[in-house]
Amino acid sequence: MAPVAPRSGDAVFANIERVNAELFTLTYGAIVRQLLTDLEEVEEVNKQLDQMGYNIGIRLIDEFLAKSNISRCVDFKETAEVIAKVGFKMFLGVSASVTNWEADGTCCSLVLEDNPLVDFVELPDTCQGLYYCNILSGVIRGALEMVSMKTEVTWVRDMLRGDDAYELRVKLLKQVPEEYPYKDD
Ligand code: MYR
Repeated sequence: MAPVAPRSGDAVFANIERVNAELFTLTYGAIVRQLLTDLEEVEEVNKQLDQMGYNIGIRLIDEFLAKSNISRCVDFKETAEVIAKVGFKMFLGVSASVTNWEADGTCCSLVLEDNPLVDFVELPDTCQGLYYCNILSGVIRGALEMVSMKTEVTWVRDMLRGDDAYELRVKLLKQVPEEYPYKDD
């Protein structure tokens, strides 16, 4: 029998990470497939994925702030960079580029350099109109709402729909001033 070379700790951890990432990707795929079966209409699935993401986002922000040690951003431009470079990296393992700013600094695009959610995914023709990764738009919307920013997050490019990239448009609708919880008197 050929001797088995011992693997270094790093190699073992890299392998565990890869398996975790694959399990996550496959689990997400199974959720989307189940929603398609249950809800039948792709529009309904899009809404449900966005809502699931929102519910995750409003909880995930605490973990994000605790782990990243990031303090308040000075403006929406900084917030967008933080989402793209720190948030995406932390929860998805990839980062995004921030581009296509509107002149007033309230709307930009996040372009994903890689998208682990779609590994192994091929959409059948019956799924036209599906925003397969719609959970991500909900996560961002939910997380930002918890730090007082009402946003609208929409897909403008999606490679599963034949585009050349994954691009999310994030529009700041309203910045709600945080309320001081005590009365000054
Ligand atoms: C602040 O000004 O309070 C800081 C705001 C930072 C918001 C960061 C939101 C992170 C969202 C992570 C999205 C991950 C998607 C996979």
